[in-house]
Amino acid sequence: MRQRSMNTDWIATARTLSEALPYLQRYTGAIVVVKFGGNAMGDDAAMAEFARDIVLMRQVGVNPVVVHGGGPMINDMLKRLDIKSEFVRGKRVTDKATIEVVEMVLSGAVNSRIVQAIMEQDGRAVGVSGKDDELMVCEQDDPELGFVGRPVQMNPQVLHDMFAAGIIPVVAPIGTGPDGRGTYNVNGDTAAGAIAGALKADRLLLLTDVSGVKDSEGRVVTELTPEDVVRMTDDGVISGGMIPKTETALKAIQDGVRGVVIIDGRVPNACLLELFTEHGSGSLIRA
Ligand code: X2W
Repeated sequence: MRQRSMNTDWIATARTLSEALPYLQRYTGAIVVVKFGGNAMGDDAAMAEFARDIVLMRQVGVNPVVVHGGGPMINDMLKRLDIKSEFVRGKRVTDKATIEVVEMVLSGAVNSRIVQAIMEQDGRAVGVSGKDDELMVCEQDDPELGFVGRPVQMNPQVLHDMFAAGIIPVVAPIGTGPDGRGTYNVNGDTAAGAIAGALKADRLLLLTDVSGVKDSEGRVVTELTPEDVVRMTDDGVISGGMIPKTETALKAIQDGVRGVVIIDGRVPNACLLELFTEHGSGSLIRA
């Protein structure tokens, strides 16, 4: 004979699932681009948990796209190879030797690690870079930065084809030039914004290692408009490393993304908390 006692944790779990219904309905068929930065990646357990959330999204009818970074991993490899590296206005100065390492680390190591983590959760993932099918065509951003690209033409058909096939795209932020020539290093946030814009995504989730946009008293602002962002930047309340994120958000919204959320990727199940609960998390920017 088996007996069952009612445990309040199980009841709470069932209630959470039940309360998720309106959110699940809202996001069915939605395109959600998730920027997974190198600083948010953490250890294997954190990677597995992230992958599980992405597979769950796909399972409930969302079309997730993972766009990753890998700045810290590029730094490690450049160090091992004794190649010096510096950043100008948040972008890595990228010479010929550096672009080779950037592509090797992003497409070769980081991208395949994420693809594998998704496969381990029984999802279907395929890794691409912005070079594949000319997904992200770039121009040189600034001669001072070398092979750093600014996306000028996006061809997202390959991503739509992957959605239709039930495949989760995992995109490395490497671009190509016109006619598929050349290789460009693209900042991960910039790439995620450009891809979200090209897809007119419902949500762009920027996973970071801060809890969101903070006001002058240091409290996280849960919802703000593009006008609020401009005002807070002029007032110096939004500053430093947050500026590239908010700039990406404003551009993505201009391009037709419905909402951009800056969230702390270190919080367990950050993506699920944002999409499928009434609490949300981080800062939602939308018009
Ligand atoms: C970045 C690409 C990787 C990236 C770099 O070389 O580090 C530029 O700076 P995170 O982890 O998202 O910072 N590219 C042009 O953006 O990684």
